[in-house]
Amino acid sequence: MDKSYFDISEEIQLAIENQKPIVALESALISHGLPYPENIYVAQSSINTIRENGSIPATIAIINGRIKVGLSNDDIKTLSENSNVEKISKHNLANSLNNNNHGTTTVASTIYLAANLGIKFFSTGGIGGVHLNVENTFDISSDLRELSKTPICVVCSGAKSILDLDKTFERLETLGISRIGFQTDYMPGFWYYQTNKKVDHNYTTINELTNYLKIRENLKLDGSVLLFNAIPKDKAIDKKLVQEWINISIKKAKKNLIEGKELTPYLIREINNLSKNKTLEANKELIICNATLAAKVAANYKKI
Ligand code: PSU
Ligand code: MN
Repeated sequence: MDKSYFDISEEIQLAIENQKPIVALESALISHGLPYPENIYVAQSSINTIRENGSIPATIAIINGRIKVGLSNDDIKTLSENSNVEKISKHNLANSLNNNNHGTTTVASTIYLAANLGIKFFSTGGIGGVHLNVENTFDISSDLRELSKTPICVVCSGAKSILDLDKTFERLETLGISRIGFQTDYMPGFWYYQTNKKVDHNYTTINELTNYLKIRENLKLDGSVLLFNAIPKDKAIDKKLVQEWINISIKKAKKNLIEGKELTPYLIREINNLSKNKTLEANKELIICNATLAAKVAANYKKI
């Protein structure tokens, strides 16, 4: 990849050269997933916990048309306060560089960029997937396509609850994406503790998990590993309650003709209002827990 489009922090550049453990983080969460000022809190807490657990954080975003790897506090502030920052996936990545824009990267574009730099771990809240009502809209996140092509370990709490999680789970298998639980037998439901979809394997220790990741790397398997980390039980929201809020919000989105890349952020905002910030609290918790686990696994992977 042409490095002339990148501004990589010195710390991360050195870490790449010296094969130190690095965890990449997306930035679409900051501008489109969480409201201000919680977005700043989550972005910085994720960075802090990655450091505290032995790895180097690499948050990725587009700043003035440059791909920035390793955001400063000022960058995070800019992206979190500015309401017209564009959500950048694969299809609009080159355009945002050409237009000198600020942009925040989704799972799809972040793992694409991170893996090309040699980064092996990534952490987020929930991946995108197959939307409800897909038979009419064909709305399937390009996260899935990218996960099928990118060798990286993605720590997440499943796919976002607003999606069709059954169809998303099936599609993951079709695409050769491994669905691995960390101390869970079932794919988590993001804001709720678990779905009824059984994972390919449940690893209960980081050492066993690391061995597995090494085998995958040696086999040169091309897709990602989704490492599912459920929200702590005492912070999880009741599944039925979540589904009620989703139904109400989807009806409202249809009425207001919200679609395409606006749909995910719109639903998250609406459900947050309906839940009186309960989903926001859950979201904050799980993102930070996932960053912590990713840092531990990345650090262990480099040791063995
Ligand atoms: N997880 C969240 N909130 C988000 C996202 C993930 O808790 O906003 C973002 C991620 O960046 C993910 C994107 O890649 O939503 C998927 O959007 P779409 O469905 O438009 O592909
Ligand atoms: Mn979409």
